[in-house]
Amino acid sequence: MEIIHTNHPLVSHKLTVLRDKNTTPSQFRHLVDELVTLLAYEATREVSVVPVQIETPVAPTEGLGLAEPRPMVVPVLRAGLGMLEGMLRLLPTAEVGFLGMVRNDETLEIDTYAERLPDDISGRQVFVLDPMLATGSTVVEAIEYLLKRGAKDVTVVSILAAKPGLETVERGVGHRAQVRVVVAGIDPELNENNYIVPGLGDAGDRLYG
Ligand code: HSX
Ligand code: HSX
Repeated sequence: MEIIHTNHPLVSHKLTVLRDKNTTPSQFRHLVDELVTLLAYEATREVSVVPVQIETPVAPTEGLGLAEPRPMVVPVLRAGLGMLEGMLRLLPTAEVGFLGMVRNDETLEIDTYAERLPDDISGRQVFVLDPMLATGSTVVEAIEYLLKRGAKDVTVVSILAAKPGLETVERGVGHRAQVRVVVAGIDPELNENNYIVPGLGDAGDRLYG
């Protein structure tokens, strides 16, 4: 498993504004959209391509096309929905599937209350979108589920992760080479309610609350 922590100054700046409690829901949605597009550049570094022949107005040449089967983008409801448009801006031909997951705050068990994926995802490169990686349980569950269904590899695109959550992901699925996590920021800890500290609050509420 590979963890990519983007340290681009523009990403850090946008994350700082996102964290600010005075940022309005409309500004928050806009910033999430911009951030995911910047993260998508990093997240798609290993996307499968094939050589293609094309003709420019001047001469024939060889270039690269996206390989089949098409990549798949999977937002985790509900907060992951706020990242969908930004990701599709870079991967407009991707197929979209949905996972609805909620963490039971006492047991930390994940309940998958919705699942809308194509029947056959074998051999697909999957990009999971969830802005927050707190305890890491949601992401571990999503990765294991998608790999069990036959995904070729899984890249999680997250805006903010907690260090202990990343360690949980590492323990859970770290042995798998086909897993990647791309984040804009890593915070040191979780509080007693499993909120990332200093964090940015509840991403779902700040997007849609
Ligand atoms: C809450 O956020 C619960 O722990 C759930 O796991 C999660 C629900 O996410 P969303 O539907 O707001 O994205 O803290
Ligand atoms: C948040 O809770 C996110 O959007 C995720 O869906 C979830 C992350 O929690 P965890 O499973 O990493 O603790 O609202």
